[in-house]
Amino acid sequence: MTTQTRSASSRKAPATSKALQQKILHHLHTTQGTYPEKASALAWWEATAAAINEFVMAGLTDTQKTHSRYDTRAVNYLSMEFLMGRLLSNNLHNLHLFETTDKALAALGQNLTDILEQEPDMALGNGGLGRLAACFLDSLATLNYPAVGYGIHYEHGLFEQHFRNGRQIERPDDWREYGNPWEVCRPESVQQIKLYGYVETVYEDGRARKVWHPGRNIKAVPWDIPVVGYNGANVNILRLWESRATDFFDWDVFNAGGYVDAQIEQAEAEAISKVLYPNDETEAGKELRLIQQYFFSAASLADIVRRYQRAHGDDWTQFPKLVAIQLNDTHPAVAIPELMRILIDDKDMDWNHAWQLCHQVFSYTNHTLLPEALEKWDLHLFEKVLPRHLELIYEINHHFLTEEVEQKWPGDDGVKSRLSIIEEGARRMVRMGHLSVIGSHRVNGVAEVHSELVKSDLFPDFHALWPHKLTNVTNGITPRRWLKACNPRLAELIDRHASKDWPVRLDKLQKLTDLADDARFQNAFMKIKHENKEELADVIKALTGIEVDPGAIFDIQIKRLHEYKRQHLNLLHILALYRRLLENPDHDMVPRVFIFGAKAAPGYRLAKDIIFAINKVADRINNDERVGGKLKVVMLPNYRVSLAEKMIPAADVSEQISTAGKEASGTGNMKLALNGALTIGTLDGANIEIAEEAGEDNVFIFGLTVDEVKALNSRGYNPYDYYLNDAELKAVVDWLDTDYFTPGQPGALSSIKHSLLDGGDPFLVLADFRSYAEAQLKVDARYRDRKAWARSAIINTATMGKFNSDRSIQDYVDRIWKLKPYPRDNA
Ligand code: BZD
Repeated sequence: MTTQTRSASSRKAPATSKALQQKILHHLHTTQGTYPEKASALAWWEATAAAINEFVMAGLTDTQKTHSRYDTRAVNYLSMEFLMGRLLSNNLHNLHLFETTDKALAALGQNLTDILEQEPDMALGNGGLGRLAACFLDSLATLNYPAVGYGIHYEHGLFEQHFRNGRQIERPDDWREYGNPWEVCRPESVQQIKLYGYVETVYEDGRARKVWHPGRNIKAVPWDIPVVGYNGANVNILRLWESRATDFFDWDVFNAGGYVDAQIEQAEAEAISKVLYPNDETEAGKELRLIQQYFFSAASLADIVRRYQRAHGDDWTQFPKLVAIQLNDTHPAVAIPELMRILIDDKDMDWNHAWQLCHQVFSYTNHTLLPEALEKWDLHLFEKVLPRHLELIYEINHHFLTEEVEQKWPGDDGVKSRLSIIEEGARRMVRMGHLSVIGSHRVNGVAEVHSELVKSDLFPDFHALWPHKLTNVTNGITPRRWLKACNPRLAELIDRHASKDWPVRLDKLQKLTDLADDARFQNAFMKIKHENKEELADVIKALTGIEVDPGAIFDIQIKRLHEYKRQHLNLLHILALYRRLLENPDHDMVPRVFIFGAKAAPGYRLAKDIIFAINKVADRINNDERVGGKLKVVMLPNYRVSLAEKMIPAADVSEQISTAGKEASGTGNMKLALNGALTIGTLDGANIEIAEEAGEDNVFIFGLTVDEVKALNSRGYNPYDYYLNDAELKAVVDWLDTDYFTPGQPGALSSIKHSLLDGGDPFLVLADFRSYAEAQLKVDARYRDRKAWARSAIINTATMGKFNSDRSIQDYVDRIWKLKPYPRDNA
């Protein structure tokens, strides 16, 4: 680490602005075929990206050479989602070319900020899980660890969100419509993926062998996206698989007039990587989803095995020494039986040897405890799509139950049925979580409290069986994107007052705590916050037409819309404030702007109703002169990475208000606190660790704890106990049942009231309401004391060092992957 750090702070830009100017012009002429007077903003973006790509590709080549020269151990990060966002700004920062490019473009009469806006977000993910994968790639490259990200080259990423009359509507995301300058197709590494069919048992030399006769063959085409480490460190690869119809085109069918049939086959093959599933928690159990999972897992494993055999042929002794495979949730869990299939069926290895290798290479990260998100596949569906894999799963299960479980709990059928990969019942199911735990040597949760709950509530029997398998790695975020790039003013202030290498040594922000009471520093810090709020106010005006006052508290809740995240708790509190203002126009409160960003899964009715409610309440409040400018509500459309980058630097308050025990970790909480927002939150996920780092005085904790939630639920929770005993709460819940916010449409918002009362309020919104409202009063009081607020904000920024994703990656390396860094030659 220290050598990396030293080279870190001494790194210079690899080009002058003059040289870069030439390169950009060169690409404008020779790759875009245009010239400055005529070029569109998009052409300037393409030309700039092409110029920067020269450095990216040189780094990539050197890194690849280094990895092959030293035959390095690498981690292969398998994830259905990588929420990369935009790449140009990130690559410029990581290569130390941002200022240089700014200057070069200015000399050409162009504005870098405007050009960066041309880039579509690479939104190949739903939310936290996908963004975590993207931050981890940044950290792996920065720390010079050999790593490959493997995923799916979706044609359409997460849908674009629009509002029509306050309701969410979805439009396809066409991120690659005009090409993507960052990716390179690698036809030489195409794989053939097989599906369906049947399994035959063949007897040879007195031995039974299984032969899978697949019913379909699909081509997996790899697209490589270079991932540039900070400081011009290594450039790793994100390899995304695109599905295509195989070349084994049925010419007979075609020539016999089966043109349409041939086309259908092509369309079916291409459907696999056509679109990202937009559900971030519930599993639909759809055949296409299972095929997506197998498609990318199998292509990635074939690629990993090919790379290994290129260097080691049939000598498998080195395999577990060189290969680590991380399963990002259970989505790629089918990689476990797939590796068994390759080793046993294709490479002729015996069961025990194959299982030993398998078990040593795999590890699995759990991201949720929500029962509806734990993947299970209908056994018959699984058998239809992957008949050989189901047999292998049976065999894995048999070995596990008769050897490991029987030894620990002899004769205990109860524990066997609880631990079995196969869930018995009216419909037999394949439990992907169990498969992942059994097939991995390490399993981790993503924050301390979450990992404890994984042990105690989700997998208690597995924990008893293998006490060392379950561990924790608290999530993190890359400070390059989430501070340096998105908040340049604050980054520059930190450069001047802490050490310059904070982007790789985020713990060094701690130095700022010494300045937390320094009036000049406080003023400088709060001035930056104010400027960031002015910029966000412009964005809000441009996107919604709503005018907000940067002098008000900017209170931000940004995350997927989900009942457990409780955007509706926030909404009820907004209604309470509104009501107080209507009852007493002189009601004393610091003006506040509540700002939301959230997409709802297209089929999640209540989540969409909550978006509608926020929009309707916003309409009414923003146009009500009686609130005297003290209250505004904004729901920004199409929340995504690039919008988060504009919102986070401008937040005063960070809303992290999930029901305790439900949010595995959260990562937006870390980004907001790092940028100087004060958290109002429950003791859930990483909020607990944020409070530990920042100190309880600098966060506003409210609500039931995990244990209190459990106790209340087992006593029997009745939301009416709260509703009937709190007049203000009752009034705001009832308000949703009128047509006050939806004139002429009474009942348009009543699904929310219904879920909170007769629906049983599964996420304890009413139970936590009063405690939340009281915590909000403390937020208000603290804000009035400008010095106290500035102090807390500074301490938040200063103490978030732990949440650097470099630290998370180092934890994975130490506890699970056991990698060594290999800085590239020629760096
Ligand atoms: O993963 C999230 C958790 O909800 C967060 O608490 C946590 O911080 C992050 C990162 O660990 N989970 C997801 O984002 N999950 C999904 O997006 C998802 C996607 C498809 C299917 C199931 C879940």
